[in-house]
This record gives sequence, C-alpha cells and structure tokens, in this order.
Amino acid sequence: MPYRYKSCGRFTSLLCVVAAIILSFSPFAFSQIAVNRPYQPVIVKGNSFAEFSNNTAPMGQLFLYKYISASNAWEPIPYQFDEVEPDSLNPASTTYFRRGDGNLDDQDELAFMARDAGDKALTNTWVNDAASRSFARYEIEVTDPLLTTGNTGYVYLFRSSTLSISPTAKDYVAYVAAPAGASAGQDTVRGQTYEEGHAANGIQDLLRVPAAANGSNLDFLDRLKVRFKVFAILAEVTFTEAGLGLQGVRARDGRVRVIRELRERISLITGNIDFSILLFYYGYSSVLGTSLNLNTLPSGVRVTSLRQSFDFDSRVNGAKWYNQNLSTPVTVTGSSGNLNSTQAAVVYDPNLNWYMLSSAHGSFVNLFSLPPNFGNSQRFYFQDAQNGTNDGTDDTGDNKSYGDGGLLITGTDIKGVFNLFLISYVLGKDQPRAAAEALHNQTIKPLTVKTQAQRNTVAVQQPTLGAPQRFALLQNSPNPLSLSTPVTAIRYELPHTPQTPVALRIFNVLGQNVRELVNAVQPAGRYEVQWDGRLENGERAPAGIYFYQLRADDQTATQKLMILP
Ligand SMILES: [Ca+2]
Ligand SMILES: [Ca+2]
Ligand SMILES: [Ca+2]
Ligand SMILES: [Ca+2]
Repeated sequence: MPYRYKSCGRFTSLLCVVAAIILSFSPFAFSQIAVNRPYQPVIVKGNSFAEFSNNTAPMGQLFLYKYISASNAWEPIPYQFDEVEPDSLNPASTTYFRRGDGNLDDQDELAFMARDAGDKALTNTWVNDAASRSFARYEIEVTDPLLTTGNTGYVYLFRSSTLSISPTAKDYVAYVAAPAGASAGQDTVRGQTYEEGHAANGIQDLLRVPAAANGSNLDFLDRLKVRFKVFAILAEVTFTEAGLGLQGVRARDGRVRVIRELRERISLITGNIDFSILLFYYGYSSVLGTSLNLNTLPSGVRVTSLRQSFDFDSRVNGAKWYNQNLSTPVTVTGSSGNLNSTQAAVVYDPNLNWYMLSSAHGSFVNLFSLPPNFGNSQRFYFQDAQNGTNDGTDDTGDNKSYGDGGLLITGTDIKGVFNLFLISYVLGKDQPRAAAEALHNQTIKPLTVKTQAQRNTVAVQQPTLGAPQRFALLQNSPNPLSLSTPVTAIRYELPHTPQTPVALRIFNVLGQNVRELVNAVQPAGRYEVQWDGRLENGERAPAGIYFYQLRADDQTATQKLMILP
C-alpha cells in the first residue's frame, strides 16, 4: 500500500508558509534587502503566470531578475523551475520526479528566496535585452504581513530567447549523491547553514553548521529517530529507524532547493508497511512531509505508539532546549530527565508547535503541525538520559539521549492517516529563544505573493531633423484597432526636456486609467510608443472608444482612438 502525496492539499500550503527569521548573527548584512525574511523561500505556481503557463513558454527562456533603483540596474537572482507532473502510479497525485515537457504549466513551480527581492521597477524600465520586449514580463510582489513599512519587495520574470544564466550564479543548496559502493541512502545535502548526512537507509545521522554560518563545523546530531510500537500476533514489538528498509531514493537539485524522496519499508511478519518521505531542502531550512496510512495495516496488527525525534550527541552537553511551553530552557546534560505534562503539551492545526536546540555547535529549530484526535495522546517527547529512551523502545546510535526531543503519539489502536509536516531551520550557535519564536511567527503569517503581467512600451526616440518646435500628441496609426490590427503606434513630440517624468496613459470613456504606456524621464525629442491593445492586467481591451493623454510638466494633450469589436 504505497502512499502517494495528494497533489495540492495541506502539504503545499505548508510549503508555502516555510518561514524565516530576523537575522540575528549578522544584523547589518541585509540592510539593503526589501523583504526581511532572509531564510524564507517563495514558491509560485505556474498558474500565477497565465501568459507563460499555457504550455507555450519553455522554462529555459524564463529568467528572474531584481531591479535596484539606486543604480537603475537589473541583477539576475537565483531561481529554479520544478516541473510537477501527474504520478503515473497514482493519477490522483503528482510528482516532481517525472520528466516534464520543458514548458511552464499551471502545476509547475518557481522557487526563489525572499532575500533576493529588490525594488519596484516602472513598467517601462526593462532588462537590457531586445528579445524580452516582445513578451510580457511578470512582476512578482512579495509582502511580509508582519510589518507595516519596509515590507514589500519585487522580482521580475522575463521571457527571452537571448538571455542566459551565468554558470557562476549563486546556488543555495547542493546535493551530493552517495559515494560509489555505498548505499544510495548515504547521500549528503549542503545548504548555506548546514550539511546534512544520512545513514544507509537514508535517515539523517549527521548535522553540522559550517564556521562561515557561525557553527563549529562538527556533527552534533546523533540521529533522527523514528519509533513505532506495534501489537502483532499477541506481542508488542518495537521498530526503530534502524529497521527502516530503504526501497529507493530520488533527488533533484536546483539553485534554490533540492527535492529528495525516500521510499521506506517497515517489514512485519504479517506484511509490510510502505511509506515515502518527501523532503525539500533550501539554503537555511528543510521541509519534511510524510504520511503513514494506518487504516490498511495487515490484519491483526495494531499500532500503539509513534515517535519522531532528533537525538543529539554528547557534544551538545550544556546546550539549551526550548519549546513553546518553556520560557526558560532545559539544560541538556545527558541525565536531566524529561518534561512534565504542562511542558509537553501540544497545540493542534492550524497552530504550530516548535522546539529548538541551541548549542555551541549550531542551533536547530523545528516546527510541526498536528491533526487533533490522532491516537489517545499526543505530546512533546523529550529525553535526556545516559541509558536510552523513555518510551519503551530500544535505543540506537550512541545509546544515550542528549536533548532527544520531538513528538510522541500513543494509543491502543491508532488509526487514520498520519501526516507529519516538519519544518527545520539550521542557524548559527547559541540562538536565543526569540529566534525560534520569530520563525514560528513568520511561519504562521506567510509572505503574500501577487503577480502581474506587464508589457514593455518603451518610447523609442525617432530620428529627427532638428528638435521639435511644439509640444504635440499625434493621432495614433493605425486607427481604429481591431483583432486583425491589434497594435497601434502613438507619436509625440517634446520641444524641451521636462523637469518631471513624462506620462502617457490610456483612459476608457469613464475616465479610468486602463494602461500606462510611459512614465519616464525623457529628453526633448520625437517619440513613438507601441500599444498592443491590452489592459494593465494583460487582457485585451474591450471594443469601444478610448482616450490617450500625454502629460509633461504642466502641459497635457489628449487624443481619441477606437477599438472595433
Ligand atoms: Ca511542464
Ligand atoms: Ca543546487
Ligand atoms: Ca551523527
Ligand atoms: Ca543518542
């Protein structure tokens, strides 16, 4: 009974809320950034780019830039497109691992980092590339709802057959396949603040924070622990992560994220439980999603306990462990016990639980949501002991528990589909409680993203014989417009260089501004602007009478044009 992900349910919504933190170890490095969530990725689905996503735009011709207004410069930013395809094994689900068509479709995803957003560009300020001017571009507006000022940044998606990505462009995360001769599970992921390594079955057993990210560069994780207690054939048996059998691992590596899938098996005498784990690795965080269907177990099998936790090694002696219930931390000593019921209480979806290990080697923040009414009891698990676990399962790894914390569900016959979404951030050493709280607050108030198609209408200065003698707005040509002649040219003349930006706008008969063609500082001269008969939102303007108005300093001129049905 292999589990398959639903295409766009809770999992996707949680992906979209992966949060970031106010940078605490380098507060001045990002004074220039437009959206102050330096650790947060932004995911935008293809259907947000309607003009590109109708299976017509090759992803290799789409390029993401930011605009820097202080220097009037465009700068390429790291991004990636991931194709999302129907899963051939389960048509109701989708997968990132099937070869796509190379074109942007509604389900495909664009990923970039919020920290790379820049300034707003005027509609006529365009990347220096002629080919891109024959297509729309998309303005992507990213807003932090936790802030009221300084909270919005912009990136721009251009289509062009002549732009290209620099081979040295920044890459936030790298996937390193297992070495030759090793299990495929022994792969490695390197982000900006972490290296994560894995045991033969693909389960995490190494975490280190490089010195450049304010860590010790030493592995401080014993291992990710996964525990099941199962009552089968009149006896209770326990399974640990060491007993998970890797059935397969797949990964995709881009500039913004690595997508990695593990297929695992729990082997019971009465049959197998198969499930998969889908992981997204970003520069500073990862998102783990897994789903265990307990409704279709082999007959006679009851699950009585489920646990997922991170156990650290003796290096973290003296580290602080916090969760949302602890205003003062537990100090990790390897012998200080566990949490009382108040300290171990969890909250339920849509609220998020969090816990953090803050150590001299690095800090590790985890956030997870829980569905209510799963099992008889759900609580935080925490164990700090020299001789193993306190949920009755065998210990593994170094056989000691140092700050081993996570989630424990118990019951007599746990049923249902258990969905776990775990967002993990890796930060520099000795982070304060407020760092984890900030991540929690940002996760529950995700960035909002708006997209808008824009067209280039840069006024082209015409070759002239001497400067124009008069301020003039000429009749457009051709006029009227129709479906067969959807583009018209508007010419105007500026006898003097205006003190303020020149504006050329189209109005409907109600006086509503439906399209801005020019809003730019322009020297004296003769100009021609193309209008493609489209509104600001990219839709075709309906048939009817329109007015276009030129404004420069205190002078205005207006003309009329018509669009035939
Ligand atoms: Ca596609
Ligand atoms: Ca990469
Ligand atoms: Ca380890
Ligand atoms: Ca241990």
